[in-house]
Amino acid sequence: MASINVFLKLFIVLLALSLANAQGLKVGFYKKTCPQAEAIVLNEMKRVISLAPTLAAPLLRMHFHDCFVRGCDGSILLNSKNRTAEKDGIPNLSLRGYGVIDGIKTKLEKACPGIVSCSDILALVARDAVQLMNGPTWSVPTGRRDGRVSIAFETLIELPPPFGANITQLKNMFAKKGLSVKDLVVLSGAHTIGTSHCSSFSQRLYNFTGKGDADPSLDKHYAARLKLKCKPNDFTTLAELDPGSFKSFDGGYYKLVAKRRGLFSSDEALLHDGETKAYVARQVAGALKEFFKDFANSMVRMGNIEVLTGKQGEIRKQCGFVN
Ligand code: HEM
Ligand SMILES: *[C@@H]1O[C@H](CO)[C@@H](O)[C@H](O)[C@H]1NC(C)=O
Ligand SMILES: *[C@@H]1O[C@H](CO)[C@@H](O)[C@H](O)[C@H]1NC(C)=O
Ligand SMILES: *[C@@H]1O[C@H](CO)[C@@H](O)[C@H](O)[C@H]1NC(C)=O
Ligand SMILES: CC(=O)N[C@H]1CO[C@H](CO)[C@@H](O)[C@@H]1O
Repeated sequence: MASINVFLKLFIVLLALSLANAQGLKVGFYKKTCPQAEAIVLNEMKRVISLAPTLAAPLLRMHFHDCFVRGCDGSILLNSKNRTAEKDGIPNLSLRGYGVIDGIKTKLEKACPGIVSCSDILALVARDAVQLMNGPTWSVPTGRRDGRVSIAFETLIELPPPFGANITQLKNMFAKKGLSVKDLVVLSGAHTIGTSHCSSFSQRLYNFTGKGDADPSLDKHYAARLKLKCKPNDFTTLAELDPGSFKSFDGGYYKLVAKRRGLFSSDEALLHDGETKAYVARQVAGALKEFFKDFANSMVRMGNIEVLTGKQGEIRKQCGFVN
């Protein structure tokens, strides 16, 4: 009797463990079902980034935008159909690289039809984009499934704005996604690569409080330089986030922020909290190893936001359309 009881308990424990596993993501999820999946993504990313290195940044940003709206479920990739989708929401005005995702999906569908989700592709692409810009790399837990809903106005509610949110509000927006203050300062470090449209920060140059004034917290010399590049109401010109090294994933972002040269108010806000300010200071002192390790950890945490797993959602056949 006693031994049956032990077996029963063991069985229940094992069952519980396997259920817990089915509900979470795991590294190497496609090992049996599509062993070449991660290599296919990396090879395609190597090809694309060697031809167009400036695509690395928007592809990293795409995973962030996906995860903050309805969780990392690939909803950012859906085309507007019955209603305006996230893709056509205002914060995505500036996203690029959808074609890269479609190209990778086509290759994966050829190799293993119906197996690899679009949301996992975004997570793997973000990792590879960072690595190919000489940043850190990490193991990406996979097993996400794709959502069926995408709504433009949700981007305005869920995504932190570059202007008009103070550090408390930014912290709250991250907390709502299960992310910490540390995740906020670490993930903001992604602004070491890429560019921004002038329109995303020009209020700081020309109309900070609505009276035609400049943001006093922006370094004066830097503001003068930005004004040469960005005239009022310019919606097309791009400015580098980390000038001179916008194609290299390094700790340059924190040096800029410390010098009051962060491009967005959300970057500047990191100087208004003890923990985030201390982190910026450590990076200025050269703690690059710490940043790389932290960035990898925070990306995994971001990649866990409200994921669909198991039997939830679907594996989309085409990333722009629900099946
Ligand atoms: C703290 C909240 C954040 C705000 C307010 C913010 C805001 C912005 C804005 C306004 C742009 C410029 C878009 C444009 O005008 O073209 C931008 C660019 C970028 N963001 Fe963020 N961001 C935040 C966090 C993040 C996170 C968490 C990541 C990734 C982990 C990220 C990665 C990027 C990258 C790589 C670019 C450059 C994109 C390109 O070159 O096209 N950002 N961000
Ligand atoms: C379109 O509408 C249908 C029916 O209301 C819904 O099931 C589907 O999720 C919607 N698609 C998108 C992309 O929102
Ligand atoms: C941040 O903004 C909110 C809403 O405008 C305000 O209530 C709060 O006092 C501000 N916090 C800080 C630290 O400025
Ligand atoms: C500055 O902002 C105010 C208030 O938002 C607006 O009425 C005004 O038109 C803006 N001026 C310029 C030059 O954009
Ligand atoms: C509103 C808007 O310009 N949306 C754009 C979002 O991104 C896609 C893909 O680049 C564009 O086709 C949309 O026009």
